[in-house]
Parts: sequence; C-alpha cells; structure tokens
Amino acid sequence: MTVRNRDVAALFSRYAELLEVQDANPFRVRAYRNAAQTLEGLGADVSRMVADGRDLTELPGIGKDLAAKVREVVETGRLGALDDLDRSLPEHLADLTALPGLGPKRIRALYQALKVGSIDDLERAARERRIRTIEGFGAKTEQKILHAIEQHRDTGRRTLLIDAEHAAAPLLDHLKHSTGVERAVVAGSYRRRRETVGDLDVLVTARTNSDVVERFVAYDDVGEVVSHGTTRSTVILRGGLQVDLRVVPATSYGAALHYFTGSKAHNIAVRRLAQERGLKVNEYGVFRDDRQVAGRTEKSVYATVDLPYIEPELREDRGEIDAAREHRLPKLVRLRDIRGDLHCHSNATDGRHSAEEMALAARERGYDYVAITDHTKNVSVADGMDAERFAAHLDALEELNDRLEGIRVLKSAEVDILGDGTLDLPDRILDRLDLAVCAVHSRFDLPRRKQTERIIRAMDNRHCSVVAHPSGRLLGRRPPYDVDMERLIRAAGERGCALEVNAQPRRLGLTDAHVRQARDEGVGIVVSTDAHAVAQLDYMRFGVDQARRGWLEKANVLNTLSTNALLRALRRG
Ligand code: DGT
Ligand code: CA
Ligand code: CA
Repeated sequence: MTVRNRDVAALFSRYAELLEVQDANPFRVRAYRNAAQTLEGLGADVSRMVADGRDLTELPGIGKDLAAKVREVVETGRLGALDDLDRSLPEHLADLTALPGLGPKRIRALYQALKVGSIDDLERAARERRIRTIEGFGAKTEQKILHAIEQHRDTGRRTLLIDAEHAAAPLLDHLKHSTGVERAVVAGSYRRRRETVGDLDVLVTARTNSDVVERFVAYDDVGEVVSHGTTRSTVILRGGLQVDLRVVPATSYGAALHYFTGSKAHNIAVRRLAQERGLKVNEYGVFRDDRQVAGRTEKSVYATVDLPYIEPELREDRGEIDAAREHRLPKLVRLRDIRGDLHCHSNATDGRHSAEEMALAARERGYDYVAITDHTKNVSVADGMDAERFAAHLDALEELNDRLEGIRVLKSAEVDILGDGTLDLPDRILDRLDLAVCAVHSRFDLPRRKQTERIIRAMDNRHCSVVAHPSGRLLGRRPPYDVDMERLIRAAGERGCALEVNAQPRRLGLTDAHVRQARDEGVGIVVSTDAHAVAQLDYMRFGVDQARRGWLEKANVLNTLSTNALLRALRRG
C-alpha cells in the first residue's frame, strides 16, 4: 500500500508527543507538529513527490532533516527515530498525554517515581493511593486522575470527524460502483456532525440483486470482517475504524436514514409520538397496522408525527422536538453565510504562507474580509512578535490592504493572554488593530478560579474583541484547561466580547453545549479557522457544523456580517 500524507503526518505527530514526554526542546517538538500540519494540508501527494525525485525542502517548514525523514517513511513505511524512542520508553506512556490535567512534566514525574508507564498503571497507582506520595501531587490530584481516566475510557476510542471523512469518502465511492446501488450515504453521529464518531454507519439503497455487501467486505482498506449477511455487514478498517453497512430498498430510504442518523434518544422521542398516534416506526418505514404509510423520505417520517423536518445536527433530544412542535426551530447558519475568516496566521510568525497568499486564498473563497492574526512575543515557540516587530508588520498589512482589490485585510493579532490576564501588546499597538483576538497559550495548569479570572481580566480590556479557542483543548491530545466556562460566557456577554468557535477539527472549542449557552446569553460568536496554511481555510465548515450543533442562526454569528457591520459589532464601549 502506498503511504499517504496523513500516515506520515500521524507518525510525526506521535513522535512530537513522545519528544514532549521526554522533555525535548520545545522548538523541536513544534517542528514535527508543524511538519505534520503541512503534510495534512498539502494538496500534492508526498509519495508521488518522492517518486518524482522532487525536493521536499521546498515545502514550508520542511528542512533537510525532516525531508529525509519524510522520504524514509514513504520508502519504508516506518520512522526509525520513532521506533528508537518507542523502544526506550514504555509502550503506552504517550497514551497518558490524552488524559485531562496530565502534562508532559507530570507524566515524567509519575514515570520516574512510580514507574507508571500506561493508563492501567496509573489507575492502579491512584487506587492504591501511591500518587499522593510524590512531591507536588496530593490526594485531590489522585481523585482528579481517576476521574480523568474514567472520562478517557468513555471517549478515548473515538475518531475525529475529519479522519472519519477521509475514511468515508473513498469507501462511498467504492460502494457506488457496485451493481444495483442507488444511494450510499453515511448516517449516525457522522451525519449529525459530532466532533468525533464512534463508528461509521453507512446506508445504501439498492435493488435486490446488488453485489454491494460483497464489494463492501472486499474493500481494499478492510482489516477485519466482523459480520457478513445479505443486507448488513460490519467491518473494521485497517486504521481501526468500525463501519456498519445496512442495505434497504428505496421505499425505506427516509425511514432508514432517520433511524440510523439517530441519535438514539431522538429516535426514541419520535417513536413515542408515533405510538401516541397508533403508528409504528422502524428502519423500514412508518406503519399503521401492517401497511406502510411513510418512509421514502425523512420529511415523510416527521410528517406522520406532525413535525417539520429537523436538521441532523439538532437531533440530540435537547429540546428540538418541542421546538419543532412549536415552530421555533432555529434556522441554522450555513457555510455560505460566512463572509470572512477572523483568525489565521501568516509566515510573519508560524503560518506557512504570506499574508498576501492568505488574503488571495480568502478572496478565492468568496470572502469579503480576512483577519491576519499572528502571534505575540510571549508565544516564543511560534516566533511571536514584540511591539516593534508588530508595528512594522501592521505597516506591511496596511500596504497590502491598499494594494489588494476585492478583499479587506483586517489588521489583527492573536494576542497572548499573559498569566495575570494582561495582554501581550502595548495599547499603542492594540489601538492600531481592527480587532484583537485574544487567547491563552501558557499556564494551562492554573486552578479553576484563577484561570477563569485571568481570562475575564483579559476581557475587561476594551481592546479584547474576541476570545479565541476559549477552552484550550486539543481533541484526543490535550484536555481543556480547568475553567468555569459558564462564568466566562456570562462575562463575555456582560462585556460585549465575542467568543470564537475554532474550526480546527482537533480544537472545535467551544463545545456544542457551550455554543448554545452563549447563544442563550446573547454572546456574539465568530467562527474562524485558525488556519496556518492556505488549505486550512477550508476547515471553516467544521466550525459551522459545531455552530449548527449549538443551534446558531446566521444572526448569532458575527462573521456573517458585512465588513462595516462587523467592525461596528466588534467595537466595544
Ligand atoms: P457513535 O457511533 O457512538 O458516534 O454514535 P451513533 O449515534 O452513530 O451511534 P451508533 O453507531 O451506535 O448507532 C447509529 C444510529 O442507529 C443511532 O444514532 C441511532 C440508531 N440506533 C442504534 N441503536 C438503537 C436503538 O437501540 N434504538 C434506536 N431507536 N435507535 C438505535
Ligand atoms: Ca456511529
Ligand atoms: Ca454503528
């Protein structure tokens, strides 16, 4: 099998993780993370580039050493340096980095003091009350660790939505080439656009003579066939993702789509309404006695229980049924409503492309504006700029803005929120910005109250237009920092400060529930990609998905506004 860009990226990411646990130079860790990002966002196929003898150091962020490592992975499928590091550390040590509240430093301390090398070891040590014997750890930490392990066991085996998409697209394409197949779609949490999925639920409509199940189990990327019937089958792909396939006739399509989209709680609520009307709902249709009365479309299923169509993102049994009955379902924001991106990086700091390339790419996507938000000094691993460099950078953005037609370049910065809640740029620079996007990049370990007050203090600054990725989490990698999000949301509302839904598929902070709370508190939301390369501007749709899961309408999202209205809305005081 040929090595794909994301296979190389995955090895680099894991290597970065292990380096971090080893207390390696943070710049080195960052270099591997950046290279992984470059590879993930690359239009070209890196295996092809190697085969064609292309010079990989032309790629942004890839120097000689990294280029050699990319070649090694393409040619051998392995990364020797990672294998070496893996051998020198306990096999499951890096798993610990996924636990909320456990940074590399603590992992090292646990390993050195107690030989904790896996989540199981850690759990045992906590239950036997040995963790409190280490300096700097207490009984409270021990409890927190047990809680974190519990949480991790619930969510740890889930797949990021973007990874699920990468697996689903070629599979659907493969299935559509079967004889007798009419439609092939993914239902389940994937269609509800949850940030992670447990498995893929593929639904196919086909004629009775179709060979689709045979083709499904024979798919190139299948690692294991779990079950194989005539209208259903389950397989596990090589990457570990499970896929359930169901085949139904076209007359059942809507009912099956509804059933397999879920959520289970939503289905149960709909079924209850049906029962009250003497109807039976299952994956084959809606039935009165034994006669099918609906089920070709989802709309027909909802109509039998006197409801309008409900968008998949809302189907979580969080009030959508009542809202539908009372005709107050939100008219959800759509990707095409978005008129600009308010968080992206250029090569002035840790982005891949110049501000001009980012602006042109934003224009190509039909946007009216793009904010270039490079890092400030305190974020030294991202080459953050001090006041002096920033002043020159803003001059350059002004010049760029004068020169470019058809896109407004907004002068901005991703201003670091320092440990005490002050902002990492002086007022004379902040005054020059069209908007300041403020975020936490350090001291993730502050206790809850301190962390919360630190961010509220930043919001007290009238320059703070938006708080970016307000939870700091990286799905599957870094837990959110401990912060009272309800209080932050209220504070943002009181101060007229906006909150960001970060569209990076690994961040997606705020969570859907917090988005919804922000909406209820009247807080303005911006959906931004945090792009570090042109291709990542396309992550916008993941942010919009999250916004939709939080019940947002166009009017709740500030970057659906025209340039002037946006700037007015962001101005405070
Ligand atoms: P996941 O895979 O954990 O991310 O979440 P889902 O929602 O995709 O769950 P999954 O794959 O177990 O099942 C897919 C859908 O099938 C689910 O959303 C609703 C439906 N379903 C599964 N089991 C039941 C059930 O026992 N009753 C009902 N009414 N529906 C079910
Ligand atoms: Ca599923
Ligand atoms: Ca399933």
